[in-house]
Amino acid sequence: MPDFSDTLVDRLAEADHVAVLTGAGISAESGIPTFRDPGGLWDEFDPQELANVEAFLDNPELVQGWYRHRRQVVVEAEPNAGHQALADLEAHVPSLAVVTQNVDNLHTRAETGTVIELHGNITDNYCMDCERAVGAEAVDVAIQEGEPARCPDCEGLIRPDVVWFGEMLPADAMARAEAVTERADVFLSVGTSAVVHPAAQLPVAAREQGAYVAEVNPDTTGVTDDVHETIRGPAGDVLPALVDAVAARVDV
Ligand code: BJW
Repeated sequence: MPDFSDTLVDRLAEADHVAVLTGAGISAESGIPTFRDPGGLWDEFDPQELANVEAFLDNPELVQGWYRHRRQVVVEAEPNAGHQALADLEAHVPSLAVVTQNVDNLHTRAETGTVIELHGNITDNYCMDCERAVGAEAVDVAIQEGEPARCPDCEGLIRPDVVWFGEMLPADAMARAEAVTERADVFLSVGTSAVVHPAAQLPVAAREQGAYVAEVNPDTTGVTDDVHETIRGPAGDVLPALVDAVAARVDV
């Protein structure tokens, strides 16, 4: 049985607003590698070589190919018990928002109502020059032909609709994330190493603004010292047990 406190269950059962920040760890049990864990995406590649615009311009085929591979993994993955538990939690609290750093669409596919994507969505692509949206098939065809994928209108390079280091997060998503953080009575940080900013600042801001803050992670993170409690374990075990406990408390 995961080791969470009665205080957390009580606070969730009494909360008007719950906000949850998620990272790659929540999708690990769906078979999508995290970034920084052993065996993760960046064991093989230096993030500075792939997840920034200079790397893309230096070698667009390499970066487009890497994202195409990851898109295929994501499309074949299914939401797991952790994603499902957060979607289920919506039935037991008046308002719930999931703020995700993940680009894998799995919260939406688990039918969570409010999902705020901070780092974009890997299934979308757009032209760097004219910014028109371009379907993934165009990228697939070009890469199979050994060419960088280019815009059918203006020949600009096609890039994934994700946020790379040094780029601003989508302003509307960041504003919504800050608003739900400020409102939150309870804030959960799930499956993130909490080292990438500005997302990593949200659990800290939530606590400063009065929320009860808990993290769910098998390991220590950048915000472990800032939260009220840490529940050590995989999200797919911890979240269903936590949501069951909240449901039992709410239904009493
Ligand atoms: C489990 C589990 C299981 C395993 N259950 N858990 C302030 C201070 C210092 C630096 C900065 C700052 N503000 C801005 C910066 C610069 C930079 C930054 O943060 N750098 C730091 C790394 C030093 N940030 C930016 O550049 C951001 N832009 C920005 O701020 O613009 C304004 C600005 C620009 C320049 C200067 C200053 C300001 C943009 C950040 C974009 C991040 N993009 C990426 C790639 C997205 C595209 C892609 O998918 O390829 O986003 S990087 C990568 O890290 C990805 C993730 O969303 C993000 C976070 O990773 P996450 O999700 O936490 O994964 P992991 O792998 O790190 O952790 C997994 C966790 O799961 C672990 O803890 C495991 O234990 C756990 N786990 N199994 C639960 N079953």
